[in-house]
Amino acid sequence: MKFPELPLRPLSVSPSMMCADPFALREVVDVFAAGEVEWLHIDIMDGRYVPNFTLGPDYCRALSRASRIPLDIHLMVEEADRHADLFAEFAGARVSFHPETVRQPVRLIERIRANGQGSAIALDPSMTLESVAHLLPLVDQVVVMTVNPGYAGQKLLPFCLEKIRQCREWFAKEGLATDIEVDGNVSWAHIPAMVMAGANVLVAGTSSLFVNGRVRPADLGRFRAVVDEARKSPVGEQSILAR
Ligand code: S6P
Ligand code: MG
Repeated sequence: MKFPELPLRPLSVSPSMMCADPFALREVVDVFAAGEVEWLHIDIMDGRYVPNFTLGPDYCRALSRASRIPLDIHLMVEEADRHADLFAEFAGARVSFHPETVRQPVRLIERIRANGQGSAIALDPSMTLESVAHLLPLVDQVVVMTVNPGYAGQKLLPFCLEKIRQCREWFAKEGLATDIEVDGNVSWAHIPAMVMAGANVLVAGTSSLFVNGRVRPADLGRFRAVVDEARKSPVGEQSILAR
């Protein structure tokens, strides 16, 4: 199957910090700074939109003091519009939210922009590209979730890979240079399929970089090598679905 041509967007690694051992945070952040990761992915959960609690503004503040790596803030909260300003102080951050949690998603996109930050729409596995397509020209990134939001260490929902491909096709057709982030079970085995489907921002968690909450510098190199290898494959000439 042939897909429309789309210039490759720069590849970004966004390690999921909820996977880090809190007692090893300094070491983990130093590995990421030395390895020049592009983002630090911060999962914010409220126990309502998802059945779990995780990190918050204080954690972001501590990380911002510890490194200059910009934050990739993933709001998994009800009424994201009530909480977005809690994160307004993080310059250069990108803030993603799930549009079904707010009544006026466009207003929230505008507010995040007014805070001087990048905005992103996050798609629960149940959400279709079509349901948010009209919002995508307004944002910097779409986050395609490939697990149910709420926990690290879950199994891939393979049907979500098709949504990555749909996003890539749609962005190519519309001439948009929007980033496509994939979040959930971005494992060594799944990276090639995700990259070939069109993802260019990869959230790295317990399935790849984090082992017992720590990260080995060599694995960061391996991560980029696996991505580079996948990117050499002619787009569309291989099966993208790792079923
Ligand atoms: C899940 C969250 C994710 C996870 C990430 C963990 O609700 O949004 O960012 O932290 O998926 O990665 P892994 O490799 O353990 O699935
Ligand atoms: Mg996330």
